[in-house]
Amino acid sequence: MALHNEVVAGLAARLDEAAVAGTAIPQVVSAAGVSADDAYAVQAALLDRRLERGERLVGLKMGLTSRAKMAQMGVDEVIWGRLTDAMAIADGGSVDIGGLIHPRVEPEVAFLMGRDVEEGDDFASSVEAVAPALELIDSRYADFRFSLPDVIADNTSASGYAIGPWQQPPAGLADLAVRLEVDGETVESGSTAAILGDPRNAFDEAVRLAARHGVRLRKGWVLLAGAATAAVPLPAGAEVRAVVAGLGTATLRALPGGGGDRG
Ligand code: 0L1
Ligand code: MG
Repeated sequence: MALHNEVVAGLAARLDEAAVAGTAIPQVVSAAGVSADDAYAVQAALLDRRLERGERLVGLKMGLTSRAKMAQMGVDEVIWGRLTDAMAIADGGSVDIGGLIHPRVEPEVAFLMGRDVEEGDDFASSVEAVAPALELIDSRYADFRFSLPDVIADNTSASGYAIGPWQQPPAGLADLAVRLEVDGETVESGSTAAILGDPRNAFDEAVRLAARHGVRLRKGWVLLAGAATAAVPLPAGAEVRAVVAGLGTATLRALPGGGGDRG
């Protein structure tokens, strides 16, 4: 049964207000009996609120792309969310985390679309560049705890992202070593293989899953393919770097409040 518009708008308002105020809320979406599929309607309404404030939709992100995260949530499918220009953090720049609830950061791989992508289009003909990236996530739910519909509605915990230098897609992306450094110390290490076996599979999943909701990757959009390691808490004052073998680095600094290079 389709969700009533007022329910969708009310849940989107709760999530948006939590993000703007930096205050955690309970799992209101699952409490309202919303399915994972219907939760995408709440996510779309949440995006509309950002667009009404002047933000632009500039891409998509994939979440729960590692088998470990899927198993943790008891699901066998990845999820996706939306990226706006206001979430972007300049590579090497800073982000104000003073207004966030419990920020975490994870190393990713980003793709740049070279054309409008239709269902059935493949990675090679659609993706014009690849880059190392950092994703800043911040669940709006208390204790970073949620069910699948909750996290989908909450735009898959999206909060920010920094993208390193773009380059032509290399021949292979399936098993590149990845390190996450905080203040020069490696805190997580892994491989791009953790992203659905090969990050290029995240492109196929993004095309397939977003199309179910009428969303298509557009020329110039970014796609964050997913995390190559576990996310770690982001302490104020820290400098964080994702190091992806063969691709380079993406860096951001977390400020305790005031300033920052977003958008
Ligand atoms: O980008 C991600 O994989 C996050 C997906 C949502 C789950 C979480 O917040 O850990
Ligand atoms: Mg992520």
